Amino acid sequence: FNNILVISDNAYLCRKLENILTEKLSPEQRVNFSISPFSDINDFNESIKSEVMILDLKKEIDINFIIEHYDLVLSIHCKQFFPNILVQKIKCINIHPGYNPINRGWYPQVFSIQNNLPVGATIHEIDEELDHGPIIDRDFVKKESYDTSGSLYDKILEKEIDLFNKNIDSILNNTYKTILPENEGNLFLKKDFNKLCKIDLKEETTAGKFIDKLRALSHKNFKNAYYIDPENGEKIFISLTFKRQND
Ligand code: 0FX
Repeated sequence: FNNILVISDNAYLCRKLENILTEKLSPEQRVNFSISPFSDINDFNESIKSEVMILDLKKEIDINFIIEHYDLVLSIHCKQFFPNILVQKIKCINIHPGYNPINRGWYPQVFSIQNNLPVGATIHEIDEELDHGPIIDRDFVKKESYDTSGSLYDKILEKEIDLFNKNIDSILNNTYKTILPENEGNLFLKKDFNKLCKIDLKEETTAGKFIDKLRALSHKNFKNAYYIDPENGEKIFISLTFKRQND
């Protein structure tokens, strides 16, 4: 592949992967970076050295622009759905913060904690369905009983960078091999996350399950899990922190 387009909505990962990618390019290869219209371009301008374009995958003109100018698209946490025409015409490869097909879809580490599923990272070809195409490489990360969404997410990002490092040569040279996902696995969506966030004060459960739910929803400063204050109907947000014996 000679004309490579990165499309992303995650400035941190883009910065990390830009360094790896630009070092690996041969003189004939060039890479351009783009983000979605809803992403903050200032974040990207501060994070990466390359110039950043805004591309809207809902617009035919932008899709045609990609098809005309590139032969490989790398999706690095791009929040736009890749239209069928794009994935049929050009090789599109995604890096996903979950282990396919176990954790397809939104916020994999959240559903991995909530549903007691293994988690990891995957590099795969994009097909017509979400986080579904042939797998180039994948690996698990270790999940501890005291991991929160935030701590587990950080481990997954590191695993994504490792996998990218390990596979980028074969991707750029188009010499990689793929395996097909074993089955359809699990697919969680944003609406499943929103539903999970509401805590029903009358629900009965075990202490273990309740801790799992709260840690699945504890992620840095995000306001995720909440209950409705019975007195005044206000949303009250909850998150957990863990300390180990020797911390
Ligand atoms: O870029 P990203 O890390 O990843 C998301 C999806 O999880 C992933 O499956 C998809 N391939 C990619 C394109 O988009 O998303 P983020 O930076 O918005 O969120 C990072 C983490 O932060 C998320 O895993 C959970 C946490 N978070 C985020 C938001 C916005 C929360 O806990 N609450 C929130 O409201």
